[in-house]
Amino acid sequence: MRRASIRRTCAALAAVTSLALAATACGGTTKKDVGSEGGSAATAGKADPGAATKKGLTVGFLPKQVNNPYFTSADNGGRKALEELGEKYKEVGPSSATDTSGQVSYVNTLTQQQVDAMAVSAQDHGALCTALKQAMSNGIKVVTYDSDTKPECRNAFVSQASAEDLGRTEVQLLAQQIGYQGKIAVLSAAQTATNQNTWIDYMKQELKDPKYKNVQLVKVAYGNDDAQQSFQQTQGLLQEYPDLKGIISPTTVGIKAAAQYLSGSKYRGKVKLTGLGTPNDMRKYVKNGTVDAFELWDPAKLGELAARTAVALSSGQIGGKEGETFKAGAMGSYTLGKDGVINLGKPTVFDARNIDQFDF
Ligand code: RAM
Repeated sequence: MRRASIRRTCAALAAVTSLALAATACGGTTKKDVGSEGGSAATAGKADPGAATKKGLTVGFLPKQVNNPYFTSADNGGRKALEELGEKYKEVGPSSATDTSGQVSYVNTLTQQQVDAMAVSAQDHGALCTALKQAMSNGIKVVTYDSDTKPECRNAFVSQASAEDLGRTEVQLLAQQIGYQGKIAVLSAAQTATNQNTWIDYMKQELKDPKYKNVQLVKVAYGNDDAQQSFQQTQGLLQEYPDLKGIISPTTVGIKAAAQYLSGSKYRGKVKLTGLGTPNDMRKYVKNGTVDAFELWDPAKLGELAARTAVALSSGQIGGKEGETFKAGAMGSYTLGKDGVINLGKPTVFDARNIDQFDF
């Protein structure tokens, strides 16, 4: 049996049998495809940077949440790149950012559909692992983008920027705005979100610097990337801490809802708000004095890089190991860092001076 057909048979078997049975029956391919030593699940064979780019590959995008404009932009970036390369794009995913079991089912669906690669933004650090490992054992390349899982549960992670930079710069932005003095809070997305939790850890580390000795982080609230819940959580923060000086919301859904609340309240311009938002969502709040500055990367570029990474993996140009380099079309060359992490670049800080130059 040819390797491709072994993979398809195993995918079908995995879809209809228990994972253990499928894993036993497909043991040979499992060992060949998935590295077992620490780090990312890099393929055992050597990558060939000069290998031809395969055509006609199907890449499935599985965002945290399909009706979130941030992911619409990101996944459209992936779609465009795949079309340009002669590949096929599909997107599946839950409508709630807290539907982790829904995300697991979608991973299984993509495996059953025998896609060549999937790009996944994980709602939860560990919950997708078994399903993603099953996908990889069927020869499917797994890229996480935006929000990672454990390194051994995917081949590579396309990160929007250095997580450390993002966490630290958000604190720096807010501290400058409040004159390094007063109570602050974080309005996050889902409590399980890997990306937000990593950034919040770096925020806490940044706050240990003596220059923040008069800044006190009083609460981390969770709006679950739901507009209404995020709005109510902001209202709740101000009720609980009427002397709050600032909020960091490292989520596009959260910062927009927090801005909407502050903008219509007596706190507009008094309680500072920063974090991660899209220029189109935040433009009016920058113009009406609710928000001074916030940051983000270009989500379409993140999606494009995820797609190009998936194709490079499927074509054997990279395997997921540190130090490997590949060409990402007009985006240039990218090198895999520790644990198979690829950084898109530096985020942009948006304020009244530059916000009109951006349309996403
Ligand atoms: C929301 C999501 C996403 C995050 C952005 C900043 O859209 O939580 O994962 O990267 O915000």
